Amino acid sequence: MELYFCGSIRGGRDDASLYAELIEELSTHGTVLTEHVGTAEPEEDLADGEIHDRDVEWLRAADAVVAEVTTPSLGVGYELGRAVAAGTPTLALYRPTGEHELSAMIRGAGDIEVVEYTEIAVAADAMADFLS
Ligand code: 6IA
Repeated sequence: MELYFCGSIRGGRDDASLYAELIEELSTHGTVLTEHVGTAEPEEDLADGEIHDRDVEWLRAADAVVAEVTTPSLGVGYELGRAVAAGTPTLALYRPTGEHELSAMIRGAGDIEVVEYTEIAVAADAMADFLS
């Protein structure tokens, strides 16, 4: 199974270490195409157009998409929209910290499964249920 993980990059890297933990958990279920989202500095020598086209290609190839949506990110919202349009099963993991309220366009999207969590074990169970 090929899995696409989304997490904020230019939207802010406060949750980068959490993304790494979620990606590690996700990789027990299949191949995570976007492991770089969890690395401390996802700097690459690619132009923005190359990043976009490569990521959209991976998104098209993915059997399922899992996004951590607590830190708002234009890129993650765009990826979720494309995944929904393509009919790819999509899970959004959200921590209700009070800092950022989740967009109605994500919480209100019937095609996106939204799970709130505070402990990583809850997110891990949600990913396992979603992928089973
Ligand atoms: O708008 P954002 O940058 O927060 O969008 C983050 C989302 O877009 C992630 O889920 C990634 O899949 C994708 N994305 C955005 N930028 C990159 C990137 N390099 N490499 C891979 N995927 C990306 C940007 C590096 C930059 C800091 C120079």
